[in-house]
Amino acid sequence: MKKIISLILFTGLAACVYAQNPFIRDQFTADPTARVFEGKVYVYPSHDIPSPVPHLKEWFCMADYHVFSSENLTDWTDHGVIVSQENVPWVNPEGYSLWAPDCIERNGKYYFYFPAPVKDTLIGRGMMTGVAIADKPYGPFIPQPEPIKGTFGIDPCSLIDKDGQAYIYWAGFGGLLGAKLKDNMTELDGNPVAVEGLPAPDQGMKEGPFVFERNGKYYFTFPWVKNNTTELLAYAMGDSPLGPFEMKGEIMDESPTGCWTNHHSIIEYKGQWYLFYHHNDLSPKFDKNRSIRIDSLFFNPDGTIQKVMPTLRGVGITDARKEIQIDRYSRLGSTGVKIDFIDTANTFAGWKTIMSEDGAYVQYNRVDFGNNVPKTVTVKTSSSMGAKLQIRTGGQNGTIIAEVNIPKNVQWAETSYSLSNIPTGIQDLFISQAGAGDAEIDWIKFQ
Ligand code: FUB
Repeated sequence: MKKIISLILFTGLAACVYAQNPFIRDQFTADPTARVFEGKVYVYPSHDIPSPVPHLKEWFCMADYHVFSSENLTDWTDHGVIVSQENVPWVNPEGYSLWAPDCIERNGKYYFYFPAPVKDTLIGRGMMTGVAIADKPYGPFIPQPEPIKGTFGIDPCSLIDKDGQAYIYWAGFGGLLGAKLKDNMTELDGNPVAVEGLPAPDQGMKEGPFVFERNGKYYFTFPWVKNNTTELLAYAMGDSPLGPFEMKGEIMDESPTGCWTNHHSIIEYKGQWYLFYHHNDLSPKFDKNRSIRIDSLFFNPDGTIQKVMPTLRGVGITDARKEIQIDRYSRLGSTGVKIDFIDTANTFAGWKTIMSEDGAYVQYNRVDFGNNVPKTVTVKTSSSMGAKLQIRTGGQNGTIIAEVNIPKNVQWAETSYSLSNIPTGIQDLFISQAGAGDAEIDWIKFQ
């Protein structure tokens, strides 16, 4: 019966094309744990929803998990629901608290660890870690009938060391904890230990551990309310999976706009390291409906981590022939240009770039024109006065590839213009306003 329910849940498969941050834009997502499986990146996030129950209206609310995958970090596939609160025997089916998960592969099986509130009648109140097991990274996942004994708390994260020993970490009573897992990956092997070397409890709340190994060093990374404001991302390093660790610094500053949580994971993929994290891009007024992001991460020669500055451009290369959302810019002219939602009542409709001054500009990096040269650029715009835009490659003083005379038209319209110079290969685009007027731009694309 359990298997049948899981198979029924395992239905959706939707292709999304989102090149930039946030990279999932048709639903709220948070707490992204990224893993490299079968040559692709799989991301296992929490799935925030506006609460259907009154007592969680102002709090986190999650009823299920999706998994997403990508080969190029630009085109993401939503594999649909993999676990939901109604299909786990020990979980309160009305708890709406499926918090930050993780997934790890061992001997061809995929172990999805997730924290959830136990049914009152079974074990009592509180969150514990459950496991669901699959033969593929995208499921179908079969939830185990009981949570892992001894794992009261939230935010599980797993690690398999080079010698094959598996570990699990979580945020529990007494701080951030770690324990060995038995070979079956579903039971603790011994008592959990409090991880040593981290800031003391009276130095601010910590949660969301993510542990990885690089060049023989173990990195214990975690969100931390260091300055009594919102969570920043910090890390410690050590010589063994359970520590002790030594604090090294910060990976990302607090949110500039007050999103209280951050939660992250770090992977290496095709020779580049990446930080996956979240912010509340699609819900700026309510920070419990979050959205997941990616930016590149770099190490110093001594193994310490360089701080990551959050970007809207994110990672990956954008195909010139697809809609280029220039509002996810690499650089923005300081005056006469701003970004806003297309529809504040439906933020999932995305953003627009608003230009209103001679010299206003936006730069959007890493656009692939390939070798099959385009002849036109199409822009989706609206304008109350009309405006002239210039599109360049090679920066502010680079080559003009198109001049676009936006007609006065307050309705959104798509207009195509011939290219005066034909770009090839990967280019950074520079789009600027020339002269007076105004223009709102949804996207541009080349054909
Ligand atoms: O998503 C719910 C909770 O918020 C997570 O478990 C924490 O890490 C924080 O991101």
